[in-house]
Amino acid sequence: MSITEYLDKNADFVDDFLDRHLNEPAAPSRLIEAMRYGVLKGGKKIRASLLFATGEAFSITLENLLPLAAAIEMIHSFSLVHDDLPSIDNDDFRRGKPSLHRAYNEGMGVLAGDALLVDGLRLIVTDQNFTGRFGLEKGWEIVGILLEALGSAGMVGGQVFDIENEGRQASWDEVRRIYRMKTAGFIQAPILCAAVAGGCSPGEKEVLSRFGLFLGECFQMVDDLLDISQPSKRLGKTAGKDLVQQKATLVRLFGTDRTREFLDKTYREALSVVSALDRPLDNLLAIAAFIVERNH
Ligand code: GRG
Repeated sequence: MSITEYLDKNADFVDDFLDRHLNEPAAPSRLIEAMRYGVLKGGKKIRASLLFATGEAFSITLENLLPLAAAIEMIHSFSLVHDDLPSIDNDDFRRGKPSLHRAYNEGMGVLAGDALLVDGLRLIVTDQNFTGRFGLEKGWEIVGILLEALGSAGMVGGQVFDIENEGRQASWDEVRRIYRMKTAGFIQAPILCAAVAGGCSPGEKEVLSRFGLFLGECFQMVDDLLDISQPSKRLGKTAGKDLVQQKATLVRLFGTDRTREFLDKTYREALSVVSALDRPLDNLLAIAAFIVERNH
């Protein structure tokens, strides 16, 4: 199976799960409709695949990780929905269709995003199979990993630095801090969650933590390169916005050639770090290669 077939198959599993579970009879039907619009049948669902592929390295079946994968994709979709809001990045398109606040309205963009975050976390905490299979201790550790990646020293803080640095000539250290906090932490998180669920040793956790962060930096570097090189149609979102908004990116700081050099170097560092792990990593490494080579 090719890596794109693997990713598509995993995305279908997550979508089927969400289709069955994203129905809350007590909730307003329009809210549920908007949440489903925000998460179902869209995006690469690469964070779910990172969870599954790391799970494979620790012999955890996809079925056992499915609710966690779905929750992670709900939380990721929340971050995109809020990122697109007029008061943040103000984007009208996402995943090849109008962004959620455009399809509904701005208030619903805020609230459906809130509900995707909270119900995503609730799905993890209330899933009997998950806590039954992995135990409460690992469950809490996993929730802690996700919250750390999302909070003020993670994605939210990174987004604030991102906004604060618009129009500024940020240094490489400042750009790297934005990449790590805004993006890399939530690429690293599913890798760590699966490793913890699989009972990794402290040494293995350290290796995967460093690998995940390098891979997350690569992810954002590629995202920035694609922003200036690919048409909106292929990206499914408005292309060329980073330069218009004068975002603090490596591309703006150093140009595309040096950004590609940084990307190559960071990818090599990621591969070198993870080579210390004596686990079946085929699909995880294939996803890493996909992240670096992707065109959307
Ligand atoms: C975490 C409470 C909390 C708030 C979030 C809005 C915000 C604050 C953060 C924005 C984070 C953000 C949008 C980072 C960019 C990361 C990125 C490059 C996302 C694109 O991910 P893909 O390519 O998207 O995996 P698909 O559509 O494939 O899922």
